[in-house]
Amino acid sequence: MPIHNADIAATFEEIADRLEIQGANPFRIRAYRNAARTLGELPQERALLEKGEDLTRLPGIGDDLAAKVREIVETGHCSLLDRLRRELPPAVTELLHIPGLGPKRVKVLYHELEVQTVEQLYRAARDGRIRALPGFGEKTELNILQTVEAHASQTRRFKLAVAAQYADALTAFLQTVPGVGQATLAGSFRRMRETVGDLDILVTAAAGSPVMQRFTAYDEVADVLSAGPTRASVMLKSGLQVDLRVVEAKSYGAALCYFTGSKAHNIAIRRIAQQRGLKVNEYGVFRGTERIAGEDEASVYRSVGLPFIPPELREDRGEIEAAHGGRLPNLVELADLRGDLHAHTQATDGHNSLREMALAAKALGLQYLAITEHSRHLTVAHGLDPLRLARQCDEIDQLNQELDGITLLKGIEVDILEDGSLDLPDDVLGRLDLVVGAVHSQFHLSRAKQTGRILRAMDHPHFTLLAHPSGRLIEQREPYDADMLRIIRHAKDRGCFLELNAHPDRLDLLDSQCQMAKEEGVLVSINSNAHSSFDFSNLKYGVG
Ligand code: DGT
Ligand code: CA
Ligand code: CA
Repeated sequence: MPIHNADIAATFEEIADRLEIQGANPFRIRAYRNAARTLGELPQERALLEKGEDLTRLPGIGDDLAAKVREIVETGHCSLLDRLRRELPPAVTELLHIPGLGPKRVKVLYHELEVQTVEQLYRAARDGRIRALPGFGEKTELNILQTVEAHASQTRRFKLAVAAQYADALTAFLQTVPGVGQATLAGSFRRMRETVGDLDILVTAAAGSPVMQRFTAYDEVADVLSAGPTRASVMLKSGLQVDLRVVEAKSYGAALCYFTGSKAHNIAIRRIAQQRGLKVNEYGVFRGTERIAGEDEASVYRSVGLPFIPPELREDRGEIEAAHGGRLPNLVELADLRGDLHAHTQATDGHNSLREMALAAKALGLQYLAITEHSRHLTVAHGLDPLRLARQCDEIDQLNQELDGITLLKGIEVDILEDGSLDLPDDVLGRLDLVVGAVHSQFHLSRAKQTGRILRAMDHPHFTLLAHPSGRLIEQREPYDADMLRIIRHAKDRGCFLELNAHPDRLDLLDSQCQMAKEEGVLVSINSNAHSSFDFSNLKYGVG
């Protein structure tokens, strides 16, 4: 049975959650969380395990955790998790995904009200039984009620980086099936949306190819939702749905256009085709019964008088007009990136040394890397005070003399405090090559206060770059309320810049705001926010 890094990460996350509900030692809990993060973000799917490589060289993985990984890979089970699940019902961890419910509260709900599932939580809140619990209250009860109601109306979506682990393995598998020509991911995954609802895979196959049987029999399939000769849908054990289509080679381009979407983009293209007396569908472009295009995507666009439109733009947000007017933008490619202006080392909450980070960035073809540790206000991350920062600057100067082909820049990710002041004095910041400012607290300020706070921070003479400007965590935390257009315009006035944080949980500036920044003439820096040498591989999600 194939085990993905994301599966092992999920196992460790669940262990950490359950240990926390049980009130276990915080160091032990953190060890599992760190390991989950490390494994979940590994770029090479399973390669490390297959090569029998020493897992303990990974950050946060000691002998004990390495043995657990091996157990999971070899047996498909983790005996510690099995035991923890016997101690508390499996569904209890679902409650942790409700915003506002941490392990402490889940523990109380479970022990006082025997609440184990989201439905039971909803009923307890509706019946007014939660407000009386220690540490809760009427306001919390109302919040829970509203959150559960909002949750119920949303179906689960997968972060792009998580979906990628399943998608890459599955397409690689399909490519090994006899008779299969192309096996390509389409849908929102190909458009590089931040999250995907399901995976859409398109395959060309010779007659008689067993691709359908192999697909529905794939080890990770939990449930076959439908299966016919040319289309099938399955549910993977992870809860991710996959739709497969088998098409003829002569229809491949038309089908790829159709299943890449977006739906709105497709509808707009079909409308243009109709005006030209053409019919576009997943089999091709037709004038009457004559097929005039469809083998590749470019032929489909050509038939409606347009240049090829890259998948990332196909959202019907102006790309068709731009294509029509010859104004399609030249998209940034991963290979265009020269540097990265946001990274951490083990001096704070990162996992690797300065040298290891520099060499990893260089291996990816970057020419410069800014080291931007957290500042002292962020105590959970062991943020730097002026003395430790000065020491790091000396180390960077020294290292730069030795390093070849990459330059480390001296920076800081300084906390923007509630009043818009920065967490370190101006003279300390003045010694640095750049100052990255970030909001890490007080997410609930009013729009006016939050905006004012950020504008004031940008007024500092040494402020360079606003990190993860929206503050959102995908599927976990909404952006804070701030007037992004004003912030972008202020950045223009002050000569500073905004970040597009490439971490798969963040991906902000949001795409629409990047466009805003471009229109206002403000540069955006795609940064990894790397906490380990593996994290530079996330830059591709920022570019996407
Ligand atoms: P998702 O899965 O919610 O992240 O988003 P998509 O865009 O992958 O949507 P999905 O999986 O429902 O469908 C894949 C593509 O198939 C979609 O982007 C466009 C195409 N498609 C699906 N339904 C329709 C439809 O009713 N009309 C048209 N023109 N295209 C459709
Ligand atoms: Ca999809
Ligand atoms: Ca689909």
